[in-house]
Amino acid sequence: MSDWRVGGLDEMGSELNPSRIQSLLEGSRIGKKICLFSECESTNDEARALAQNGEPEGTVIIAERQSKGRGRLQRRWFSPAGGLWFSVILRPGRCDSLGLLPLAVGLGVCEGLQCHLNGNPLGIKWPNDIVSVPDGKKLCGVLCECSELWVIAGIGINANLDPESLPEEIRTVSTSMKMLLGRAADRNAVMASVLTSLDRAYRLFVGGDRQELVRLISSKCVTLGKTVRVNDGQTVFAAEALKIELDGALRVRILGNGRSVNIYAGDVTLSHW
Ligand code: BT5
Repeated sequence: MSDWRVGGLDEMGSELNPSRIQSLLEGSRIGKKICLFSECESTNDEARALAQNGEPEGTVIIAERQSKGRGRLQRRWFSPAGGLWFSVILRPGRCDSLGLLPLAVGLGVCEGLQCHLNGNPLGIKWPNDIVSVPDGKKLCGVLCECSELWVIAGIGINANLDPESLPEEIRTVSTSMKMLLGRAADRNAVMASVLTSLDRAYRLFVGGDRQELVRLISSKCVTLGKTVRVNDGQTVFAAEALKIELDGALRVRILGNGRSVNIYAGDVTLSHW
């Protein structure tokens, strides 16, 4: 290690180091095994291949860069150097409310990030974003993909990204830890906190205290109480976001006819902050 780095952080917020992350885990079963790639197409694909070969729950795949990072509906996820792009193999077993899992993951990530942000508040935007409050800029996205035997929870955190490392159209609606802090974050410490609180949220999910889990998610959810534009894949309508159901659905009241419906998938954008 060169001298200038001793005791401080390099531009990437310290090089990712699985042993250092593991030394900082507080009893978390998630992260006991961490596979680090300097680059891959998508950590979700690497994780899926491992899961299909019987890799146990809790293994984490992380990459410095992804060349084909993806969001929901095959949208692109930009993953330049400096971020935290990783996937966790989970095996929740037969489960009736898988729709709640991405929100549980979001809660864990949100809580893990919070202590590294110097008091800058974060919120969960249903169903899968973590945003800075009050401006609503996206800091992190979650993509859960599942089969009968496993769930891959893909998490993209804009850790030490500078604004110019993202395309212009995304720059205005996104942020990074570095932009919020005005300095680089220690990515190994951030990873350890995120994995530890993710483990806690996941235990709540599999342990069955869904009421408590939904209460915690709702307390951080910036969508609730707002007027939203819902695109459920078939129609687009304006509604008021009422609550999160125990299965993760967003209950909304449609403006115009006053009918309440549950939204399970699709895009929900806030009309204003
Ligand atoms: C998401 O999708 O937000 C889920 C993103 C999950 C990424 C992780 S990284 C590790 C793992 N491996 C993968 O390949 N994926 C997961 P969605 O809600 O569909 O949002 C996608 C939209 O976010 C794009 O259409 C862009 O508008 C915007 N976007 C793309 N890259 C971004 C970034 N780095 N920061 C903020 N916004 C971004």
